[in-house]
Amino acid sequence: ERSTSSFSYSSYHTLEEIYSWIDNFVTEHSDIVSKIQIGNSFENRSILVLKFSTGGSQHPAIWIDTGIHSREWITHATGIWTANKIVSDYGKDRVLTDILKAMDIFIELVTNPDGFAFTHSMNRLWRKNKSIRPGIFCIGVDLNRNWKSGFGGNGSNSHPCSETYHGPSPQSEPEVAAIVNFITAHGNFKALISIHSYSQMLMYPYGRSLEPVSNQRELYDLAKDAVEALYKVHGIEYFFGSISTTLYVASGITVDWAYDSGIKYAFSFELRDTGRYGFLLPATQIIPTAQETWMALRTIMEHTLNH
Ligand code: ING
Ligand code: ZN
Repeated sequence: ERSTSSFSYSSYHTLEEIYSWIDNFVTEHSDIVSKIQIGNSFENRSILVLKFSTGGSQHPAIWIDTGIHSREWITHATGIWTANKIVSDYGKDRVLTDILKAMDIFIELVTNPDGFAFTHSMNRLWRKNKSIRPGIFCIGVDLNRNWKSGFGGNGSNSHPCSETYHGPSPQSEPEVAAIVNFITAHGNFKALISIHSYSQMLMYPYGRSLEPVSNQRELYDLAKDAVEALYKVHGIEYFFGSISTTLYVASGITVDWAYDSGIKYAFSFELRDTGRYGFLLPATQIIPTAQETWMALRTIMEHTLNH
C-alpha cells in the first residue's frame, strides 16, 4: 500500500502490513511523527518506535508499548488506532494538544516482532520471543519477566519451556535491552504504559511483591479516574489496583522496572475481553476497544502533564 488511507483500522494485520503502515504514516505526518529504530530483535527484525513531538529538546516523555506478548493482537491494533487518533486530534482536542505541546509521546507498536511474525505463520497463541540458546531445547523468553526489577522472583519461571521463563539474565533479550537502553539514554520519561490483553484491568506496580509503592494512593486514584473515563465510552468495566493484589505476583516485569527507574506513572493495561474470546478477540471489537482505551490513556497522560 502507498498510503494510510487504504489501511483498515478495524482489521488485524501482519508485521509487514504494520511496518508499511508506519512508513506511510510517518511520511504523511512528518510534522509531528517520526520513526526511530531502537534495536533489532533476536531474529534481526527492526524494533521501531513512533515519536510524536511538536518540537523542543528533551521534552518530558510518555512511553506506550503494545504487543510485548505476540498473541495479544488487540494490543497492536489498539496502538495503531491510537497513533492515528493522536495525529487526528492534535489541534482539535484541547487536552491532547496541551499534552503534546509540553511532552513527547513514544509508541512501540510491535514490541515482540519475532513472536508476532510467528503468530501469523505457525502458532497463533505464541507469547514469548523466539530466542534460542545452545543446549536449551525450548524456544523463547517471556519478555514480561526479563526485566531487572525483581528478576527471577516469584511469578517467573527458570525453566526454558515455561510460558513465563525469565531468561538466563536480566535484559538478556534484545527486545528488552533495546527499550532499557533507549529510555535510560533519554533520561526524561515521566510515564510508561505497557499494554497487554486480556482481562479488562488497569494496574500499577508492584508485580513482584505485595509491598505498596510510595505513591500508591495517587496511582489508585488515577487508575480509578482512568477506568471511569473508559467505562463511559461503551460501558466496559475494568478492575484496577496493583498488579500483585489485582492479578497475581509477577517478577521481572516492565512496569516494575519503570517504577524502580524513577518513572512514577507506570501502568499496565489488560484490554478486552474477560475470556469469552480471550486472545482471539473478533476484529469487530478493535475500534470500540481502542476508543475506550484512548479515554483512559488520555486521563493518565493529562495527569502526568499536570504533576
Ligand atoms: N498477563 C500478564 C503476564 O505477563 C501482567 C499479567 C500484566 C503481569 C502486567 C504483570 C504486568 O502474565 C498477560 N496477559 O500477559
Ligand atoms: Zn501479556
